[in-house]
Amino acid sequence: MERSFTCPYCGVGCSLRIDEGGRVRGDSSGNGDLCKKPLFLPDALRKGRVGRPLYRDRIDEPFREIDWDTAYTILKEKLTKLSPEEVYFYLSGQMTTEALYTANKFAKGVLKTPNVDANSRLCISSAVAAYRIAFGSDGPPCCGEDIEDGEVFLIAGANPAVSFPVLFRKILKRRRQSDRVLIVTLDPLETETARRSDVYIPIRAGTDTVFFNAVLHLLYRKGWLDASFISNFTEGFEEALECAMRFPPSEAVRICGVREEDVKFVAELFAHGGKLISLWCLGLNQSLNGTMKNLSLINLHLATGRLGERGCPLALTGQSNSMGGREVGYSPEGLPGYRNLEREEDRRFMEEFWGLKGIPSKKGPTVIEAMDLILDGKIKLLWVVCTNPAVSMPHLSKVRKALEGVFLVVQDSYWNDTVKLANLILPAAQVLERDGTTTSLDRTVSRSCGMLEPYGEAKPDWLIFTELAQRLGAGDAFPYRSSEEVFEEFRLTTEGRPCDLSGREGKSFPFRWGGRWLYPELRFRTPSGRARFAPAEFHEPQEKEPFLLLTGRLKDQWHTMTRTGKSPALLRSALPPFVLMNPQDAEALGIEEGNTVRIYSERGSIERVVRFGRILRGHLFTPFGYPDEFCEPVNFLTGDRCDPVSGEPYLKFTAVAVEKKKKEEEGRG
Ligand SMILES: Nc1nc2c(c(=O)[nH]1)N[C@H]1C(S)=C(S)[C@@H](COP(=O)(O)OP(=O)(O)OC[C@H]3O[C@@H](n4cnc5c(=O)[nH]c(N)nc54)[C@H](O)[C@@H]3O)O[C@H]1N2
Ligand SMILES: Nc1nc2c(c(=O)[nH]1)N[C@H]1C(S)=C(S)[C@@H](COP(=O)(O)OP(=O)(O)OC[C@H]3O[C@@H](n4cnc5c(=O)[nH]c(N)nc54)[C@H](O)[C@@H]3O)O[C@H]1N2
Ligand code: SF4
Ligand SMILES: [Mo]
Repeated sequence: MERSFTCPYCGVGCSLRIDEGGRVRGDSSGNGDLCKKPLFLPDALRKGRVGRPLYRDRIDEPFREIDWDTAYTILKEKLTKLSPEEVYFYLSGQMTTEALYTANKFAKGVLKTPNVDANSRLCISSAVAAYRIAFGSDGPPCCGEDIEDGEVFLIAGANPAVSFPVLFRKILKRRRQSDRVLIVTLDPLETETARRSDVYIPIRAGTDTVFFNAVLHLLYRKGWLDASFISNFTEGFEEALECAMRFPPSEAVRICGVREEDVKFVAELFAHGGKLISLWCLGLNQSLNGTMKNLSLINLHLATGRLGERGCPLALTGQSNSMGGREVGYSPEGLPGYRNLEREEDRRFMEEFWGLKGIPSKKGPTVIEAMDLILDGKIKLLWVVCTNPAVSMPHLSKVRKALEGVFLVVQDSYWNDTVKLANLILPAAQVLERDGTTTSLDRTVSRSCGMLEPYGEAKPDWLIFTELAQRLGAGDAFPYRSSEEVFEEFRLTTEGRPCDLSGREGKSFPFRWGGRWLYPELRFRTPSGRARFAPAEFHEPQEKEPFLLLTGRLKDQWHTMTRTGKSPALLRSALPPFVLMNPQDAEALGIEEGNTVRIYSERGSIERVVRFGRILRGHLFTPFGYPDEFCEPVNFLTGDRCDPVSGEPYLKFTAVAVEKKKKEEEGRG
């Protein structure tokens, strides 16, 4: 019998199946569509896998094979000796909800440490912070249906043609249906999305807050605000406007490098256009100014009443289950059901519900802060699950030093660059080998079936945490025999919460929590029930000249390439590792297409082959996911300063210098 599973890659969450010939297909129970990446999943299922638990006391020793019992004994010995502050869990938005729920319960309930974070810190945390400020809660206010009747799609700092292909196809399909539909893209790089848009506005990296403030400024000056929406459903408008008044369109011209007409055009869309959906992702989130970029855009929706029938701000969630992770509370302050451990009633509820006393009452450090605490000797054991920080975290020379210095437990399916630095490796079963639930970027919860035996001795992540908790004497709180039992328990924690999954039967997948719109009555989850405007302050990005190196994605590759990198067909467009450059900038430096260049930041240098591209002058672009196998990862250049509100690092752009590699060096290299 064919069984369906949810694509393990992006947050669109396409429903897939494997046909008799072993090929991956779109599943007609969903919309039947899919992109290229999952087609090659079968190729990668058994290549480069970690098949057994492996251990070494010190990382200059070879690994030795151990059995699971020994692995659990080692962990038990370590964990009972360490204090809660000395242990840290780094989780991932690609784990199943069941895996995340057990990991978080194990950390906060059994070990009583708040030291939990996830790769979503690098990804969506600025959008989460902005949703919380503006609407009083996390959660995208609208959903996929709003794309089906949207009329204006404002895409800022996202490249969905590459990153969310099936969602972008839905937008293109919508455009074919109606000539009122308009796609507008703001990006320093003329991406595939930009090329397929009706209007492309090139904007200098880091400056979106100024652009959106200028739009608000103009809306006010022209009298194009929705005064009744503002007075009935929002608060804080005056302060936001006061801030926007410092950014007339001429400031956007000066700072963002756009034209005044561009500001006016976007203002007109908000004032007079059809249903307006704004979509954004990392171009806004991964910035020292990321939360403000988000809020300055949400301000425009509030100022023109564009919620519900008339539009929606929709932050795109990148990973397959970063939404599920947020529901489960996989952050330093999170508890299940969008609860916060610093809130007494939330903490008490979970202690009672779990039957585990002593949940910490103070949030832990973020994963970025944790790296410093490791280097200071304050965190002694780091447990990494389903993410590859040795490639994907910023400031890699520092991160790798931390990974080498800590007792490192890595729970992964593949031999990636983080696994190579581990003391203890726990082989994880992956998609198709385990059951599990995920939540897509529009709050749709679906369930994947395991249909293959796990590779080697790999186990599902939820089972690893369950078995260890049982050995640590917490068996009563971890009685699970299946992932369904875990999900059933999690569901109950969400009753009456914003992300309420409790009313549904576990069998009725897929289903969406929160209904079509989270706030249909325009009552928000803020104390006053009103949506909040925020003064979106702009602090100039501190790194600038001579080039800004942007980082981002490739259509055929997924992050650090542990699966998509196993397919020659998917690798072709990625190799050799390249940097995109504006031909005029190249000419000024005597660089030709195909030359190898060395790119320097204050933290290190990397080598790439130059490709010419349509990118704003002064900007470069390179994909971020190349592992050591192909070249030095770009994150040796990026810095780890963070947005002050969200704690998200500014991975999107770094000040660099570029130098053509000399001939004799090329010969040697
Ligand atoms: N094929 C593929 N798809 C993926 C992924 C993948 O690895 N591969 N990863 C998934 C994940 S986890 C995520 S989070 C999403 C990310 O999805 P996206 O955010 O769409 O992807 P990126 O390419 O990282 O960045 C998007 C764009 O931001 C632009 N940008 C950079 N700085 C700025 C700025 O200051 N302002 C503006 N306006 N634009 C800027 C870049 O030029 C780039 O084109 O993709 C998901 N989908
Ligand atoms: N410069 C720069 N850096 C970035 C970004 C950027 O745009 N620019 N983007 C950031 C963003 S948005 C993200 S989301 C991160 C992504 O970065 P990572 O999280 O490091 O990316 P992946 O390569 O997806 O890592 C997932 C790992 O999980 C393993 N895995 C797969 N399935 C399972 C499973 O079921 N269980 C377990 N235990 N393991 C499994 C895979 O083998 C892989 O090693 O990178 C961030 N880093
Ligand atoms: S669009 Fe996203 S979820 Fe759908 S098949 Fe492609 S990677 Fe998978
Ligand atoms: Mo992400």
